[in-house]
Amino acid sequence: MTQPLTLIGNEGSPYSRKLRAVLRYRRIAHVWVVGNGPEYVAPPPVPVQVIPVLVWHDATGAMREAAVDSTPLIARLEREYAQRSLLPPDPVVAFLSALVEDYGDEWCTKFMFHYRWADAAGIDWARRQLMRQIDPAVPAAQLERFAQWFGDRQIGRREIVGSSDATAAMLEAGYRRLLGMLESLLEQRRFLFGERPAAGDFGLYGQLTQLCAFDPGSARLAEREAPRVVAWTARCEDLSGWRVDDAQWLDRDTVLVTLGPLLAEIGGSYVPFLLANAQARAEGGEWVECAVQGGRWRQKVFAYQVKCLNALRAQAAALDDDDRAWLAQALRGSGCEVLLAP
Ligand SMILES: N[C@@H](CCC(=O)N[C@@H](CS)C(=O)NCC(=O)O)C(=O)O
Repeated sequence: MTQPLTLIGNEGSPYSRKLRAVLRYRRIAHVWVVGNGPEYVAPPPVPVQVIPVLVWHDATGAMREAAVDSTPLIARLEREYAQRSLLPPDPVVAFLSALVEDYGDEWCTKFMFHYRWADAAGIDWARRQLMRQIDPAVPAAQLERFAQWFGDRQIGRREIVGSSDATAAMLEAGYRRLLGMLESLLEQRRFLFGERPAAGDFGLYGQLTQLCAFDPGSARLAEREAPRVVAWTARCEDLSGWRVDDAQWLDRDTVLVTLGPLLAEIGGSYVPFLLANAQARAEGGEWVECAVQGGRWRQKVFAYQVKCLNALRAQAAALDDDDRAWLAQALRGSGCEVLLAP
């Protein structure tokens, strides 16, 4: 019998929630283990100490292999399991889904980090509640030690990922625009690429689990301004019962019309950052600065996001000439078209 996978993560981790929701929707048998919780057993070594960790078992049930990084993990699951795919069959739409997934993972996570660690009410809640979520019975003294250490560490990371007094207004405006766009989209259909979820939906979903339902500042805002998005986020948690068929995917023209504002948002924020980050990295810089939606963005240079840019470019380069030409025309003026340049 095939052994269920083990997913190690926690409720406060957007990427853990993303991957768990994918496993549930795809009906891939798995066991959920809270990292460092009472039930936790260390997995085989992984290259980077992050969650979620996905573990494969041998026929005896012993842990055989562990891997991290939700986007390549989702791609691997697509290769290993056929049912209930997250990849739109049109390669152009699949590219747009990958772009939205990446924007969720790498840019919207900045909204999450900002609301969590930039204001007193958010910090006060998160630094303790994240530990209680790992073990609700944690002794009070241990809880306080964790809260102090973890909160200080995360607040110290704010500037590194771009959350500062100078960027606060940009982050908050970006979050509100995203809520507004998703709220309008949900008046028309149930998921971004049709009547079934794609990888792009789950990229946004992961961050929204925190923004809409954990961090007090961003959650109150979402309740006021985007109640459909709050409900959608809760619904995406477990889509194991969702009925799927291939007719539910939208064609590329329809996707383009309804996702136009979101693509322009991505092209005005995440894409300029990706390019500036890659350039700063190539020049050996430590910090990157660039224009984002009319404001000045500043954060540390990240090697990982150079990989993200290269992966998107490689996916665009793998399209056939007609599809790439269609996409270049479709993305013209959005700011995303530079991803098609070699
Ligand atoms: N690109 C990774 C990101 C994973 C990640 O950054 N996870 C966070 C928790 S949400 C983490 O484990 N950070 C390590 C730390 O805070 O020490 C993915 O998509 O899975």
